[in-house]
Amino acid sequence: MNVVGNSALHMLLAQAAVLHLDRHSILHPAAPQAGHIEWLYWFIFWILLAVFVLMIGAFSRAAGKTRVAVSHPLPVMEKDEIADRRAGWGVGLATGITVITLFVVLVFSVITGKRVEGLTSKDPVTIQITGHQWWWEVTYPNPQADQTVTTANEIHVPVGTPVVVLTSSKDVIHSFWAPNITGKRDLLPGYSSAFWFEIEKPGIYHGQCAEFCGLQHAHMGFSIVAEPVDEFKAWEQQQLKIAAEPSTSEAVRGREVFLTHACLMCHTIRGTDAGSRLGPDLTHVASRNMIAAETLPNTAGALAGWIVDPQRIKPGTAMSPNPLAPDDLQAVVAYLQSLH
Ligand code: HEC
Ligand SMILES: [Cu+2]
Repeated sequence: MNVVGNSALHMLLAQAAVLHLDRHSILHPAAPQAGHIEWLYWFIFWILLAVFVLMIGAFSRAAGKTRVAVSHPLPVMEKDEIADRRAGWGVGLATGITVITLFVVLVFSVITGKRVEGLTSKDPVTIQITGHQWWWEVTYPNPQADQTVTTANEIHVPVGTPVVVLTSSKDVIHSFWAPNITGKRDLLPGYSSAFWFEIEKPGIYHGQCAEFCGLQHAHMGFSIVAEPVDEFKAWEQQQLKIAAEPSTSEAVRGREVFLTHACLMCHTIRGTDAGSRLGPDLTHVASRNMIAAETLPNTAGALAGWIVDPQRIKPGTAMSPNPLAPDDLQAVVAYLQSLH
């Protein structure tokens, strides 16, 4: 390999590591559900590899056998009853083996589906996930309204605990897919369904909408943060609090800007007058790693760019542009960054 090729390969590998591609892979299961799916993947893979090798072998043999010298015309074959019958049997046998193999694959697919479904959850954590064009609303329902956590796109779960996910959609069909965790689940408008998983390994896993749902379908990612139970509980306690009082004059001004502009028509910040749910709950927006469904990092620059012109980042998004004066913009960003 030449120097250029080598460094290109290194760059690709480095990029894969930086992007944490293993966080979005069915080959790195972090939950038994994904483990079953990985098993099925390899089961089918080895069958296909065997079929491939047999096919290439058969083709090579046939090609070697019937080579005819160019200078000679094709020999006229005499009808050979025995050879014909043998060929007939061969084709019949191959067809039979193919049908049986497909049937075995079908049976194991059904068994895998059943294993992934099997609901054996005691004391689960329940999470309601609602698909929106193009973000994920995440709530941890509780009979007591003030004990309900609401967040977006970043789903915290305790490891080693069954998690029941209730799904629905506000607009079109979306599909919830975190390949390290379990299979795809459709989110249907007007119809709620449930599935469960249990994550064994702490980590941050990436997920993606897997059902084409409009222009920004590709910008509809999410992450699952699987953490030890006490860290999860601490996160939950923090999320239950109402928004922190701004502690700097700039943040105080930022809150003022937020509450006197269109923001409050679409967003909730608990503890303030903003109580709309068209967009993500921003009460603890600073606690999230990414914004706009894993599209931008949660930094001051990205927040400012998003707030001024979200249509440039996600054309078609329900959030309208906000041409704020530079000082107002800076203040509102400072306020949002104080909402831990
Ligand atoms: C017309 C409704 C609407 C208005 C007005 C609006 N937003 Fe939004 N906002 C949304 C929607 C919808 C999203 C989710 C977009 C997405 O991720 O695709 C969003 C996302 C955001 C996010 C990212 C949240 C996250 O966790 O991903 C921030 C921050 C935000 N808005 C701040 C503001 C501020 C500040 C204002 C006022 C200057 C404002 N928004 C005005 C609808 C609105
Ligand atoms: Cu979607």
